[in-house]
Amino acid sequence: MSALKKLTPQQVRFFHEEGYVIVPDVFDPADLDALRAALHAEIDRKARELKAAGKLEHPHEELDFDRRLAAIYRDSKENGEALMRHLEGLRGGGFHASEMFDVIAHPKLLGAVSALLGTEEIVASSVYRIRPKLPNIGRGVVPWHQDSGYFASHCDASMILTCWIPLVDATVENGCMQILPRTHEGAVATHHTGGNAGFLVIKDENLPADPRRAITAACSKGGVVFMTNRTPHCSTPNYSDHIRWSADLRYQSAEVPNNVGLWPESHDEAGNANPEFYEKGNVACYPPEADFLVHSVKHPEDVTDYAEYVKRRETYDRTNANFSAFRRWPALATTS
Ligand SMILES: O=C(O)CCC(=O)C(=O)O
Repeated sequence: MSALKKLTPQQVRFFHEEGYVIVPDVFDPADLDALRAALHAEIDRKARELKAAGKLEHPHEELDFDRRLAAIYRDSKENGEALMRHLEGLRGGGFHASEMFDVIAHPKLLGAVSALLGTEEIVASSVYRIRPKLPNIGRGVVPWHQDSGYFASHCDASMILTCWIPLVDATVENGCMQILPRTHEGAVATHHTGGNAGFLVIKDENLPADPRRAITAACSKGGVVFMTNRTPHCSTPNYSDHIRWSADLRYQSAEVPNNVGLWPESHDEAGNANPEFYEKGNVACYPPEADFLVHSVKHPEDVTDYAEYVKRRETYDRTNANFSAFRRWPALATTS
């Protein structure tokens, strides 16, 4: 990886000072087409399944990747939601095709990740999401939060890098992110549960700066928005006529707590993990999901390949973990 294009010293400095950096040319736009095609194929497969089950009348085969899911959602919110949940990458079977792994482990991306983390020993997290933000539907609007709000508090001071990768040009019109710059050095702000669409939210009065200071993180396909885990960000509605597809991936140094090499053991018939696994063994920043070594100069033989990544994700998916043991936030409704 050392031979690959990294970032300029100016980009790295900007990231550490501002808490984010938008790099327009991490990928060639075409590098992301295999992932787009795989997602589209999955929509097609699921739509046919729903049709065969008598739940979906019109699979909208005539529409392209940037419009099809929106049309299915317009016909039936239930079908649209089912498809989105399936693709988002959440626990319980979320999208983990080889094209997803190829983006996670893409040398061009890892070059930039290595420069920002300052290490070649890189752990990728199963906490990643595919986000189809549909036109004029509130569900995709993500309220103000720091990604640390979703992680265990023992990782608050560690660096977990978010790489936000648009699969279409992300603009103000289609609902790109807003970021509060120079606010990533302090404590994690108080979050509340029960924000829009079930997301965590930081109330305006708890943000580390006036939200009017936010920058608009427009980013074309091929570019990446990099943020720290304590950088407050949100995203706005999609007023365009197409879906704002994006993927957000997370990486950390292998020195930051992680569960690489740990496997949840002896789950019971209900799928509950052995509590000791979470209480004692697994102190990862997000214990319910599998971390995996994605690049290493010291231990290249331990780098996870696609088969191992699938096995790790699926094994963690089969076990229930109670994340509230690691972080709890008050509910919005009861504390206003
Ligand atoms: O994609 C979005 O609209 C929001 C993404 C986000 O909040 C995140 O990646 O943490």
